[in-house]
Amino acid sequence: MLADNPYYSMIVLYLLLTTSFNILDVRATSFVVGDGDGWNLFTNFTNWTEGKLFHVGDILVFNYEKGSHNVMQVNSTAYTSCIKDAYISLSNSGNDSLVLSEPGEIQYICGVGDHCENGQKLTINVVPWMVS
Ligand SMILES: [Cu+2]
Repeated sequence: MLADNPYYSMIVLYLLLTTSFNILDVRATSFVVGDGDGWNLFTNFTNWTEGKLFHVGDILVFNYEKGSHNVMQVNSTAYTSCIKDAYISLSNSGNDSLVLSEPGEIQYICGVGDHCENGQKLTINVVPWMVS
């Protein structure tokens, strides 16, 4: 009966994928920022973070056209005010994998033009692995 369900294979695939992800999750998870849309001016990154849990050791992957954007890790003041000359780190390869190395609030902005002012910014809360 279940096998007659046209979605049966999709359900099985889903279970396989989620099970594998759960196993991988014990170590590190790679998050592609903005998923298929990437790091751009059009994605709502607040929505993108919803339902995601970021742990120390996880990786954020920023995909974008090299030269069109960049990724600046900044403090919360620079995040709020889009200050671009006081970054903690700058990545601009177009395919940047950034390891979340410590717990706490981490903020990223795009330092190109007025992209940050137009919403190309991301803030996440990174939690340690040992959560009591
Ligand atoms: Cu940008």
